[in-house]
Amino acid sequence: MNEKAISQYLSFILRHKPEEINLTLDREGWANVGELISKSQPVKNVDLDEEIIKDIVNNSDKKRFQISDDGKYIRAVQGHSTTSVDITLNKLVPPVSLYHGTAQRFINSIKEQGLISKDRQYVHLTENKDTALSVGARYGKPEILIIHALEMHKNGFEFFQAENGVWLVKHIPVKFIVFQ
Ligand code: HQG
Repeated sequence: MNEKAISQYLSFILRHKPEEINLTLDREGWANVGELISKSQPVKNVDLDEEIIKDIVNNSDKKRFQISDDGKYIRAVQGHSTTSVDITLNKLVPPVSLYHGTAQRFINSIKEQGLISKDRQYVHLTENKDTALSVGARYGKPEILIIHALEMHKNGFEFFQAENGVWLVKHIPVKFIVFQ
């Protein structure tokens, strides 16, 4: 398994399905590294060791994962769907605009419902147009939506920022979205 595949495996376990390997995450999303290693081989045939995990955490382009100061725990910093996790996030005033990358085939539905979080806990937003483009391209022909974030905030919507800079919000009504 190469590092990309292991990174995807870690995202799956730490964001979505820890129960697949009988792993428990605490409310802040932390898993014990030793337990993650020992439980991955028998169930998923994934050979992990502390060094591979540290390499992946350090090399992750989006800084998806975090290791605790004592080195004993690991977590994904955003992207969760599992309801067992409820990370304490920084509530912040957002910039005037943020971007959301999506696929063209979702646009009609977004025009009706606004942006919803679907399986994840939050709608994910970025300050970086290129990131939005590559996020959208995962699902088809990419479209970048501009979000009037500060105006939303002034209207009472809460914005959070994950450790890796990704912005998170529960729902985005259509009137705050610019379709290009
Ligand atoms: C779309 C990646 C129809 C939404 C990224 C998206 C991110 C709607 C898809 C993180 C809709 C959900 C999250 C509506 C939203 N009707 N479609 N009303 N509202 N959608 O994967 O934001 O590389 O759950 O536009 O960088 O694509 O994995 O969310 O296309 O930070 O670390 O429904 O995942 O990070 O897809 O991606 P996702 P996302 P990683």
